Amino acid sequence: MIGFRAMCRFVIFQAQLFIDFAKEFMSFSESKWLNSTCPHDCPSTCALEVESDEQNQIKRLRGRKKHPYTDGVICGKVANYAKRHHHPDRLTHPLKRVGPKGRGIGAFEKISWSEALDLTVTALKESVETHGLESVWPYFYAGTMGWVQRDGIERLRYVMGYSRQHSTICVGLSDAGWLVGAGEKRGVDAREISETDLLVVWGGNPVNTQINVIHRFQQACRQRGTKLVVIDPYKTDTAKRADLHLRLRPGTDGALACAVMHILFRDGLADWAYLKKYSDDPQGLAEHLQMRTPAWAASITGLSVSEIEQFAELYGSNPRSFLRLGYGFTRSRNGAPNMHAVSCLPIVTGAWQYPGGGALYSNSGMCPFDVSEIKGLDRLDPSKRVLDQSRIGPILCGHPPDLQGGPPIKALFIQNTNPMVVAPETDLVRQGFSRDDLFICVHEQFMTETAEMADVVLPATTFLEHDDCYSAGGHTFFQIAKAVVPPLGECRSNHWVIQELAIRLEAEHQGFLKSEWELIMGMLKKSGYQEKIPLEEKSFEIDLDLGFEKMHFLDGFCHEDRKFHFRADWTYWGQANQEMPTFPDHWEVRDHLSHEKPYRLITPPARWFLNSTFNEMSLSQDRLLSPRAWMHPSDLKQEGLENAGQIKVGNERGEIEISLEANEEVQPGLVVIEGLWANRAFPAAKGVNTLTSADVALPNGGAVFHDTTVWVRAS
Ligand SMILES: Nc1nc2c(c(=O)[nH]1)N[C@H]1C(S)=C(S)[C@@H](COP(=O)(O)OP(=O)(O)OC[C@H]3O[C@@H](n4cnc5c(=O)[nH]c(N)nc54)[C@H](O)[C@@H]3O)O[C@H]1N2
Ligand SMILES: Nc1nc2c(c(=O)[nH]1)N[C@H]1C(S)=C(S)[C@@H](COP(=O)(O)OP(=O)(O)OC[C@H]3O[C@@H](n4cnc5c(=O)[nH]c(N)nc54)[C@H](O)[C@@H]3O)O[C@H]1N2
Ligand code: SF4
Ligand SMILES: [Mo]
Repeated sequence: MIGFRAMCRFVIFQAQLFIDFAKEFMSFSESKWLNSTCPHDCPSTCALEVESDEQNQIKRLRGRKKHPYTDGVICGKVANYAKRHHHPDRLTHPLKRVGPKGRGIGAFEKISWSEALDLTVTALKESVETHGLESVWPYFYAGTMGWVQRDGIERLRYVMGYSRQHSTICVGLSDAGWLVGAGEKRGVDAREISETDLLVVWGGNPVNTQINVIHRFQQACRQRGTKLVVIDPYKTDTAKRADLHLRLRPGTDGALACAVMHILFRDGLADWAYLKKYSDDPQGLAEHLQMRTPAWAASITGLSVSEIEQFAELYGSNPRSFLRLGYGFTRSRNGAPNMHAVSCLPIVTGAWQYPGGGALYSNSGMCPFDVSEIKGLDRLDPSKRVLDQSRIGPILCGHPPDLQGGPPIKALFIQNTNPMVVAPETDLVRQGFSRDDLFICVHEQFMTETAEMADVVLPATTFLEHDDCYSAGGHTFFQIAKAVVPPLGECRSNHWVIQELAIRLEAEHQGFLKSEWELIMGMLKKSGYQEKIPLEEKSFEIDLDLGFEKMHFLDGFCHEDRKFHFRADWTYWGQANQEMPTFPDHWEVRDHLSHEKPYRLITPPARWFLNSTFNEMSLSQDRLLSPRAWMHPSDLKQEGLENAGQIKVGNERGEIEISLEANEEVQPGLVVIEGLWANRAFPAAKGVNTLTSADVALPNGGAVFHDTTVWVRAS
């Protein structure tokens, strides 16, 4: 009997296998794989292969195996992109709000595209008639990093003469800190991580934010025993893999860098021949650092003297050392000088001379292309008001210094960003978005918390449905990607919407008359890249690597004197920056700790979100369950919170409620909240950016997301 049952089970199992195989086989025979590029705001800009079937259903996505950088490796978020693309909550029709703001899709009714565009144009015109051109603010960021779909909104802005945007939310501080030393935003080709002896991940968490760095490191580790150092205030998943993790206090990286350089000079580990040839004032730097001792840095960073000595010894004795600089350590009021200080390290050891040596912050400054037609730069009027993106809260609330004597904002047109979640000072952002006299049009893929506040919501295509081109921060490839499938429902690309608005606003520019493909090909031809364009209209790429000599700045750094500048001239961004430290230093301008606010809060990215994108995926919800705050057990004891499941975290800007978890790996005195969760994911519907500040950091603006002091209390 048992034998018979087992046999039946075996037969059924075999039949099932056969059916599965047949299904797979049929789906293979009907489906096709096409090349594409990940559009997200992530340094990896992965080369993708996308499978779709005859019904234009997206089936699978994978990293392109043959791509020299991607090497078949992509993150879990995008490997699952078919789910997001076909998500039941995807917006597929234009909508008009008929109910209260902030109440979800139920407060909207479907309208036609022509009605939606007419409503928007009427509101923009009315705003201009009553309050002038600068009362309209086209607002955007990097939902897609494609140059046409992201930057076309600039063309409309410039042609119309609307208020301009100073894009500060991400790279304001890190860019300034890198540029003041090296002069150009580029660094070592990340493929060289395979050739390094020591990888230093400084203020970044690539396990969460740039998986390819980890892939390269693993290869290097196998091949040559490469060591990993991670510098981060808590034990991230990247730090867990490190040979040495320096758990410093946030905003103290300048002090650590100074002490390391002090040791390098002290112990004869500085390469004087290199320093004399490639830097502006090495003698001055060495003298300045004499007082920046390991003991001095230990008192500022919270690290021990021996940890600092150990790192300096490791760094100094491995000239093939690769510094991978993240953004995290720059999201502080002293973030730019901290970036500058850290970028001085490979100059002192001369690491730049060696394969696998040097530093990479970002390669996105390698742009040999003429983007004037895409951005409409020929129509940029420098006299128009420039508004700080990160200060959208104060701006919408009519804060006079932000309005610079100009009119209030009466109409917002938003593409590619979700400021109700991602911008600092959420209470002010919400107050601004709630204004009855403010018209808001949001072009989105999902009903985000920003879209919920809009009067008109337009459905947007995903990168699989439109053409575009992409540069990368983390590698050297410029990728041009064709759409893989036609748009779902009535979704339309950003470019199409800009064109339709231009027609109705009578905005004239040749850029509005061309397709995405024509704009990209026009740009490549005008920039001397005609011969790189394939005959067939299909996805392709161009490697912009400049060769070893240039990528390592062996022909000099990018200032007039061809030297790296230890003496930072911050006045490039205005005379007001004279107070900033010239030589690398610890600049104590961070948010003040006090008796009332004894903790520092940092709010870095989670693995399962890309900023606030993927909030809508049940995948991310399942993995993380809910937002949570991590604190060291000693702090919980001190606050009497050992048994608290939930706490309140607050400061002068507001208060949030959140689940609490003790975490030994968090530096004492610190609260860590990972991930840009929607406000509604928190018990009191207030998210982390309720607490972060929209203060303008020197020298050129930049959001200070990891520089916030708070109190914590039982909930
Ligand atoms: N999965 C995922 N990937 C992403 C994103 C995402 O949200 N999710 N966001 C994308 C975007 S837009 C960007 S800009 C990048 C950002 O990616 P990263 O460069 O990784 O930068 P951050 O996310 O700001 O912070 C990274 C690390 O910096 C640490 N940190 C914070 N303050 C300090 C400090 O003062 N000193 C030091 N040494 N470390 C500090 C944090 O603890 C965190 O572990 O990632 C991109 N990739
Ligand atoms: N507390 C805290 N706040 C932060 C950060 C942090 O570390 N901590 N990180 C900051 C950083 S580094 C950044 S870059 C910002 C990012 O902030 P955002 O640029 O706002 O990034 P996302 O939250 O991903 O929102 C992008 C939106 O664009 C939409 N989108 C994607 N593709 C398209 C398209 O083709 N067309 C249109 N119309 N829409 C599209 C997506 O659906 C998504 O809702 O957040 C910042 N906010
Ligand atoms: S989000 Fe980043 S790691 Fe993930 S596929 Fe896109 S570029 Fe690659
Ligand atoms: Mo960013």
